[in-house]
Amino acid sequence: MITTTAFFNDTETATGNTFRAGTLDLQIDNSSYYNGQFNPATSWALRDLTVEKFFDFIDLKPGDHGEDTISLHIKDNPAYACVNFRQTENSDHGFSEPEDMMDGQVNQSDGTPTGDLGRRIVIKFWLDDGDNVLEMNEQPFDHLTGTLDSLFTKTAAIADATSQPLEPNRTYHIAKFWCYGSPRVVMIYRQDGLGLTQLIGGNGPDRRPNFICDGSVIDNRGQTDIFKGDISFYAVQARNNPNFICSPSLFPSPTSAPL
Ligand SMILES: [Ca+2]
Ligand SMILES: [Ca+2]
Ligand SMILES: [Ca+2]
Ligand SMILES: [Ca+2]
Repeated sequence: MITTTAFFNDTETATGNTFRAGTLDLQIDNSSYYNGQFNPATSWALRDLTVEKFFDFIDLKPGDHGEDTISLHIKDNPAYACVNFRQTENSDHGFSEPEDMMDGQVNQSDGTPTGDLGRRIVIKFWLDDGDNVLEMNEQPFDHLTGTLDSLFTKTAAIADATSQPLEPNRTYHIAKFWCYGSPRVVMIYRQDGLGLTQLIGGNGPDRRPNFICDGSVIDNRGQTDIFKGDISFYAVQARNNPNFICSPSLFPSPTSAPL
C-alpha cells in the first residue's frame, strides 16, 4: 500500500525586502538672557548649527551675567551624545592704561603673558526642564562648572554607555549661568513643572532669577581682552554601540584633521 504523506504547508513570499538606513539628526536651539533680559542676538530656533553663537558679547563689564539654555533634539533613534569645548583665542588684545598699570609700569604688559578674561568669567551648568531657571531636583553638572578657561579644555558626556541614551523625539535641556565676577546662588525655585511658558515675562530668569554676580572682585587686568572658543556636539546611535564613551578624539581640531 502506498501512502502519501502530505503535511499542511504553506509558502509565503515576502517581496521587496528593504534595508533602509535610519536617521540620526541632532538639532539644537538656544534661549539666552543677558543681565536679566531676554537676548534675541544669542537665541535661535531649532536647527543644525552653522554660525550660531552661544556667547557673543563684545563689551563686558564686571558684574555682567547671563543665562543660556540649549535644547538637544535627537530624531528617530536613541543616541549617545557628547559636548566639546575648545578655546580658540585668549589674548590681551591691547592694553588700556589701567590694565597696563597692573604690573606697576606702562610697558604694554599687564604682567601676564596671555589674556585674563577667561579666568574671570565663571560658568555653572545644570540639566534643566526648559525654563532657564534652576529649580529643585534639577541636576547640576559639577564637572563642567568653573572658569571659562578651564571649561574650554573639556569633553563631557551628555549621555554615553555609563548612563542611559537620549531618547529620540524628546527634548533635553542644558542650562548655564555665567558671571564676570563672583556668582552667588540667591534662590533655587520650587519646581513649577511647566518648562518654558514664554521667553519674556513668563517663568524665565527675568521673573525668577537664581544668581547674582558680584563684579567688585574683578581688577583691571581683563580690560579689552578677548576669549573665544568653539562648542561642538557629537551624537551617535546607541543601538549596537554598547561601549561608547565620549572622548576628545571625537572632536579633532580643525588644524590637525586628516586631509
Ligand atoms: Ca587687554
Ligand atoms: Ca604694564
Ligand atoms: Ca595679560
Ligand atoms: Ca528649570
